[in-house]
Amino acid sequence: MDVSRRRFLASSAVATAATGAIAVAPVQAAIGAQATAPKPYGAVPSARQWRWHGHEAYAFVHFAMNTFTDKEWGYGDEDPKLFDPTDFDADQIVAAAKTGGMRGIILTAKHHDGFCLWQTQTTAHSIRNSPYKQGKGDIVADVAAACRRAGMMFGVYLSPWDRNHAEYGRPAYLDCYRQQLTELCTRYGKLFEVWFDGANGGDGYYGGARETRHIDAPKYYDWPAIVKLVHELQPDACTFDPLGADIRWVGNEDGVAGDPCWPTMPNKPYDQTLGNSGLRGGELWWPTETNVSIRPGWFYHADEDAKVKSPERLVRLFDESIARGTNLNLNLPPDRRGRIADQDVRVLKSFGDAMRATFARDLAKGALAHASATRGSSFAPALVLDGNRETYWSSPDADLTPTLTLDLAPGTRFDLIRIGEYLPLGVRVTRFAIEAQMNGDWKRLAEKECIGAQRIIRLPEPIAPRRIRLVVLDGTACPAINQFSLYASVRPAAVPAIVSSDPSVIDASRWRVMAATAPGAEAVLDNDSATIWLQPSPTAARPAHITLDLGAQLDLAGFSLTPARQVMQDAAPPKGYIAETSLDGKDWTRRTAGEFGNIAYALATQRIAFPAAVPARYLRLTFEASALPKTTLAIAGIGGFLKPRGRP
Ligand code: FUL
Repeated sequence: MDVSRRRFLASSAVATAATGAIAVAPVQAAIGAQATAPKPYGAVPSARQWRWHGHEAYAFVHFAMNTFTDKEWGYGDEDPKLFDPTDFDADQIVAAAKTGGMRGIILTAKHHDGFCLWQTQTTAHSIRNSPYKQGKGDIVADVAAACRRAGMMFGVYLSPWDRNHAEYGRPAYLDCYRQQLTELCTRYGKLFEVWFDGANGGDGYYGGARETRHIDAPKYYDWPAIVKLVHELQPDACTFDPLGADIRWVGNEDGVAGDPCWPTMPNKPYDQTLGNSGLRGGELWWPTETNVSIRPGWFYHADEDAKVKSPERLVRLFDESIARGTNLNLNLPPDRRGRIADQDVRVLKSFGDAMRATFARDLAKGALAHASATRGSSFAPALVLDGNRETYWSSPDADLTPTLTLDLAPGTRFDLIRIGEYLPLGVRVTRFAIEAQMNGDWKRLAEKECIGAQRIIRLPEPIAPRRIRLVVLDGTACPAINQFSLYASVRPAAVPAIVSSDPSVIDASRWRVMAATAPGAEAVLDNDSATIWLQPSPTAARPAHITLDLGAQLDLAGFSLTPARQVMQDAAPPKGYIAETSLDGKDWTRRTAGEFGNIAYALATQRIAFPAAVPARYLRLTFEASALPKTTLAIAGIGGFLKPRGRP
């Protein structure tokens, strides 16, 4: 469209808006406005996906055998008797999630170790053989019921990888898996999401075979058939995340969606890098869920009480997931009581209160909306202000780059701008700018690609302009914009960090590095897994070691080691360890030695118990190899504990 025509349209529209609704029809007729809805462009969401786009935030709840063994990935040989929450309270878990602004819960009905939290008929490796409620408990039923009571949605995670099942890798296991899925989809009311985890480390117990089983996942599981089964039994449940499922993975576990993050993808198996940003114009509607834990691990570990993300950190997560149009699946792991720990609840309340206060009032309400072009009264600019995501402003088909302006009430101050695209018509806008008029001049505040379900732009500080506008800079079809809202952000109240609710967890930030084979070893004691101690990969002839002064003599029962969580090209965590203790820093006694289980892939904290607690003032750890053939050894954290942790 040429500039002069745009100018003409802009001034007509302003005049229309200023003189009221009656003038709309003649002006639109004059510009050839269309009364019919725009035709969809490219891939569009199914009704189920469109509903899902409205969910925004929900909670993952990782609670299973690992909660009781202090592991992240159980091997599958755990005794069901270990599962025994002392004070399980589904309503407390649901209330904590709700306080944090979550609208639903996805519970780990079965994690990779195969232990089932419901009264399944498919395996004895379940809650039926645990002491909890004399084997009569059903955690899935309890959480589902608590969700209904609280008006929250409910969904399940069912790990396809099952390290306990004797038939895993063979056809018989698939029958079992489908039966498990059927039980979950038919017994617990309406599900909003069913989560299939892609992880498969190969090795496991497998009914006692204790071997490594490799599968060709897409061929073995036959995902289209599994997705179909879910949709037959639970038509509203979105499935996560293989090719053919309703939603895709964001490509990392740090809570960061791409900017932009398109909801479309090519019709090809999932690719992690592409998954983060999506593909503009991709033929599949396969939108992103951003999953991340409030703690470093997916399961509760008392030695991670100090590492619960702060409310400010959750605000950043919001900005990097929800504000980029993805849904946030925030993991809240219950502790061994079967409750969300106090520190997590404090953080969730602070974050949730701040978000509720921020979004309580849309400051654009009452503004005058007008546009450089409008399609007809059913697609009027004011529809972006009505809080209804089904109504939208649109321009005539030929106008791909119109502008929508809000004249604001004087003194309207805000620092958050939220816009959204009416996705049932597909992704239409490619690039846009937000501009504000202050003292007569228009200033560009942001220029971005992709609006999608929503885009929330946070300004560095509040502004109070006379007008604000959305300028579509590039698009493949006339836009369909269903919201333009403004908010003044409220910061969350600070929540001081704690050491641990468990007195047997040692505060390692008081330890000191006495000696180390490479500089920078202090990084392992700073309680921050983003800072990493790096050095050349060790060998038996040239081992790496670190000697730590525990500050006082303690009864040391073991140590923990946290690998770097970032995937690094040239670095890997240590393969194994030799742990020695000393009372004087001169005479050393070897306490334990071994290999870290699956450290290279799980990238989770490893907790190694000594055969018995020993009096110690100094701890020396020696590493003779990296877990992968890489040039660099990387360690993010080292800690210790006074009572045996890990598997009893
Ligand atoms: C991963 C799993 O291996 C983790 O244990 C966790 O369940 C996470 C959400 O997905 O793939």
